[in-house]
Amino acid sequence: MKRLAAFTMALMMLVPLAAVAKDAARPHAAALYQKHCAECHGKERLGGIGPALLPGNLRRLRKKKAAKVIAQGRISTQMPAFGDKLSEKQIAALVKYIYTPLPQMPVWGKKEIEASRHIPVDTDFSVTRPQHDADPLNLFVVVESGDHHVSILDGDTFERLTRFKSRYALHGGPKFTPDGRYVFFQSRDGWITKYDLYTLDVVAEMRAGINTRNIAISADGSVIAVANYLPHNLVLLSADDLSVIRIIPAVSADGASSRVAAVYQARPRHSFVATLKDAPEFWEISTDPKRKEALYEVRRVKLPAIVDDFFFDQSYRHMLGASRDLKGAIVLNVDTGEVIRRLDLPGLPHLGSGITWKWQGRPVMATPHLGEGRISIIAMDTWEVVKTLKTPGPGFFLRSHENTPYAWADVFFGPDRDKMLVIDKRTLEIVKVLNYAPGKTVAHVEFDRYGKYALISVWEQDGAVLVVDANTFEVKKRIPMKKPVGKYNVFNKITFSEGTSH
Ligand code: DHE
Repeated sequence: MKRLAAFTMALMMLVPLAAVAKDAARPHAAALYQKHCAECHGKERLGGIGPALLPGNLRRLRKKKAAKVIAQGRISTQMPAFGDKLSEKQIAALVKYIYTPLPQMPVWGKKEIEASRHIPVDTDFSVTRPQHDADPLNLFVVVESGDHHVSILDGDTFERLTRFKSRYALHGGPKFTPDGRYVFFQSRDGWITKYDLYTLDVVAEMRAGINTRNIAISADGSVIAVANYLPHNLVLLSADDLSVIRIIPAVSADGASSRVAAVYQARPRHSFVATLKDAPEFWEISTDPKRKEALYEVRRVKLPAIVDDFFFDQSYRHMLGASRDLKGAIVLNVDTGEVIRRLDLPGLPHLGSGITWKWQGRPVMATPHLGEGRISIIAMDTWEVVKTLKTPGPGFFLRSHENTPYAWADVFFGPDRDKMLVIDKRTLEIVKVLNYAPGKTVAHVEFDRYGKYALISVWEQDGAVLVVDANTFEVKKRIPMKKPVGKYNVFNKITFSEGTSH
């Protein structure tokens, strides 16, 4: 049944005859698009200086909001207002048009990827030390989605070292080279940006896909893997100059074309791991230079259901996979390919936000749930749920640090989204409910390298990052930011701190 659904979906993307017919019935919308939008968003709607205007890329933008953006423009971007040029009807036709699938899967292969490569500044290999005074391992990278910028903060003084324009709609955790010098960002439109934290320069950019899910970096920092929704593939790039190493079509063992749900690095295994979004399959791709014969080959494991999101124990021998279809999660022994356990969990666990710590001598992981005001704490030795915490609403992110007894969780959805919950990792109880910005969304915490300060986003257009003392919970500093989304500390990322996402 599932296979049939995946096949049907793939077919729909390849031959949406209905879409072609509808297009023919609305020639004016296509003409309006070419006249007013194509210059910035691309003739084929694949994006240009503006984002791609395709249903998959626009999934998070409501049609009503899209109409408003066309009429009024977008502040802090180059998107102008068309309200005085286009009638309401014409705007509505344009909205309908951009939410219509393309008549066929767009081509975005090696040629297109390489042609998009842009080297704004040559990497200066003579530079071997940071060209600033901050501790390079205690920097914070802050993604500001309000006006598509990135700020680099000194993690000791909390001064901003620089702020630069990013690609449109960065998403997911940026990935760092093991020495912490370079960071790679990924936009939902498939742009990969390599940034030098020593010289504070963008050193390379290219577009690896049209709708990209996330990226991972290999254990030795030499390869970037890009998981794409569109086209259906996984792209491997050289982390050095972003040139293409290999494009792996995302086709399941039984021939179904699929989106890639996500890719992560499994450091101790010297591999990338991925799951497919439209087929019940887990992939492991070796990046071990010692295993030359198997380098970049895909090892496939058939799963009982599609896995949307996943998490590993510290040894990377077990994968906990969340599945919408099973209404819970499975535990896969990655070595044998056997499913050793099924867990009933409320809502869909948001495993990408999972964190781990030791509780009563046992390794546990905690995860929020999409659509459910619950946090599950799961013992990873027996894969049992040892505690379910009720929260005032569903949360998105969890964070902690080795040097603090607390884990911090947001309440991203609902009327209590201004609250921040503090969980005692020893008792597994919520011991504090903080409210730093009443009425505003407060979310996503990241610690400095010492676990002394927690940085919290006030997730608003004219928002801020709050620097909070992790012991006294007092706000030490408020740094104004444009809708700060994620914050990432170099040290915590490159040491794979158990309190942060990997
Ligand atoms: Fe995310 C990480 C999936 C919507 C902000 N999000 C991730 C990751 C995945 C994921 C798989 C891990 C990638 C990684 O770090 O390598 N996100 C999804 C979804 O499926 C979902 C629910 C729907 C979608 O549209 O894709 C979704 N995510 C959002 C948002 O709406 C958020 C809140 C705002 C935004 O900017 O899009 C959002 N996601 C984030 C952030 C991270 C993230 C900030 C990195 C968290 C971290 O600390 O590492």
